[in-house]
Amino acid sequence: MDKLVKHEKLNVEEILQGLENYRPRRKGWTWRKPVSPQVINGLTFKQTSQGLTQSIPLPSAKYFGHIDPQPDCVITTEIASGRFEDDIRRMRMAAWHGADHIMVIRTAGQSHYDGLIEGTPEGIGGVPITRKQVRASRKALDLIEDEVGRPINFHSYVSGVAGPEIAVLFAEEGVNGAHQDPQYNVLYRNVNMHRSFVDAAVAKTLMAYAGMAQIDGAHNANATAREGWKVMPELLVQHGINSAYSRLVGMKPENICLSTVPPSAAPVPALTFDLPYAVALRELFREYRMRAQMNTKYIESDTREATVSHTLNLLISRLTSADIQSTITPDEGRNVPWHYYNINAVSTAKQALLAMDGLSDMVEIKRDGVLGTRVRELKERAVLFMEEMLAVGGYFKAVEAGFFVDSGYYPERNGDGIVRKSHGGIGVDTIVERDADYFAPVCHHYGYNNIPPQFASNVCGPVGGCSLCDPAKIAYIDELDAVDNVATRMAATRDQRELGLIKPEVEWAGDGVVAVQMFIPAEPRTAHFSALELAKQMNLRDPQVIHKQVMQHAEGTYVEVKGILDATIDINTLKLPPEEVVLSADEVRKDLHAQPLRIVAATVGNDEHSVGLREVIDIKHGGIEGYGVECHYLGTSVSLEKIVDAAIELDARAILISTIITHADIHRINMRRLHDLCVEKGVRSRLILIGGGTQVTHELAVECNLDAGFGRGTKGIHVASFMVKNRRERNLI
Ligand code: Z98
Repeated sequence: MDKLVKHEKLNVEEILQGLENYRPRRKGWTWRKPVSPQVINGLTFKQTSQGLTQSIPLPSAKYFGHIDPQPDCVITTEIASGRFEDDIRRMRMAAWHGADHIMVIRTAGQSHYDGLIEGTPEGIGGVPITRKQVRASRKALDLIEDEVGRPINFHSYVSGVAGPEIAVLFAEEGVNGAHQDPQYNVLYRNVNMHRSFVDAAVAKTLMAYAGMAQIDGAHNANATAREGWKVMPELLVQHGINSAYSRLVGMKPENICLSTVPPSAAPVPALTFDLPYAVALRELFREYRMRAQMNTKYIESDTREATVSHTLNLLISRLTSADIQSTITPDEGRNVPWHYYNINAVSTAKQALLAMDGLSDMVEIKRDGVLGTRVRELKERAVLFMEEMLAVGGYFKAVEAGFFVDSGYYPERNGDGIVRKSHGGIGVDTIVERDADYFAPVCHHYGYNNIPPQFASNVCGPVGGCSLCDPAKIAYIDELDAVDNVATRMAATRDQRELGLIKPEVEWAGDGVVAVQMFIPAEPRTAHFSALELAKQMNLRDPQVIHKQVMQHAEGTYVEVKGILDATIDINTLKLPPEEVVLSADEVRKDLHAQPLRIVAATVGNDEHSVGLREVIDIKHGGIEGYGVECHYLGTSVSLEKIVDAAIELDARAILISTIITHADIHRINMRRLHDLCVEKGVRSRLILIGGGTQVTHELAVECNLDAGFGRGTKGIHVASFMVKNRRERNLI
């Protein structure tokens, strides 16, 4: 497979073939290419980038010529279902929606592993980093980026005591970005602080060589502290420490991305915290890039609430020019990010960023007044924090004293900060001073290296090239787990791929998981257990309530349940009704403008139900009037004779009748009678006859000799499109 084809599934088996010889085709991070201004379909955009060759636009794009402008900043999605073979498929879906930064986060907590792993153990969710997983993902992304026409950045995490090994792996495999922040290891993974900073120097050197973008870990303080918004001064300090350290190691400023997070969320007046914070951060760290992380601290299981938080976070991003826009899936709080929630989050970012395109030309951040005061105050608090840190003896002493992740608003302290000991933690006392004759024949190695003079310009010469210079040196070890590996997992779903069987899915091929939404008219506990019981009655296996929201304590509760549906569809026997191809609104309008169309319409017999028909006609809700059809509505309970006579008198080309009442088959009788009358009067061949109503289907209407029938859910465009096509086919003028 050297090319993906839009209507063909990505062949994961083929991706997995020949992995041992696959080499990344480039290294380093790629930014989008801004085009400003950019005119797309007559609309001018100020903050967009080069478009994609193939993509899926926002739903409302159909009203604007199906355009799919791409915002100027990189858009991230985090994917890690625990099975990389399924993640790859999700990466393709995300790329089609506009993601060009794919992060593989491990819910398993990779930092707890103290070495590189071979094989693909699933752990407790999340994908541990292995060469096979990284290589397969990069290989698939190479195909996907060709398909959508834009480079895609692959990203993961360089942390834990295996950080340097992971950095080597990433540099070898063309991983384009990584989280790397020694403070993360110290604070959240209890790695010894000396070890963490030494490791970071090594890891950052390799990342700098590979041109990888680095994202820091400051935002974790917001997510971890008991009162997250109070750590704003500390966040600035943490950014300062990691970026200064990265510069010292040799990283280019343009590859240093600060992981900025709007620290609060409604119901507090969030923007009064978040905007000054964002402005202070950007002013203090002008030379670096901003990776706008979403606030995840307050996200629970309500996807609606999460999406609103994200959208407000996006406003901050737009006002303060984020370079990378992170998107946390709206189901983050359930910790079960599913395919479609990844896509929804990417679309939320694209939608909001496009809507706010050019906003800064019209709206200005009021730098003076309350905002200015707050910005200054935040900077002062951060500087004082840093000064106090130096006064107590530096970063390590400050960590020992619990300075960090304290939920007091500095200089206030609550005494709940994370305390780590300088001589404690994982990997304590593992730093060994290098001997005077220490020599490592590898490139991009940090620190003292006693390189023999003859190898000064070719450090890895003595071993005939290191793995960075000569990828053939890389030892590719396939999976060692005989039971849980990609081959056994793929074998379990082979029938689906080869025999055309379909099972519903949310994260893994064939997982069978479906979600059901229910409103249960009961208080939450009763609703919870009723919903589970109902799910069982729907034959859902292992049902679990994934979201619950009280509407009113006594009146009822909204519940979302997931469960496994043990059912399979065989597409070879599935009967698909013929597809009615609806013309585009533009084409219909053009046609009707070139050749006007007059119709008569009425509800017939004793039928007084006119609303459906009126909606199909009326311009307000997208009825046929809006496309240029000249409509003569004759009213309700009109006799068929009258309606046919009116059509003849007005020289109309179509008659639309509506019948809701079906008692004694009156709807069928009326439809047949309409046809017969037209035949009797010799006008059938020049009239399009259409029946509508809640119980009418196209098949039924055709059976009754009409040209078309329209039932529930019909919109004006369906009827207008049919009439245009039908008169073309019949050459009616
Ligand atoms: C994000 N979704 O930032 P484990 N190193 C740093 C980190 O920030 C993180 C890890 C490592 C969030 C994820 N960040 C939070 C600097 C995690 C991850 O051990 O695999 O959990 O390390 O996009």
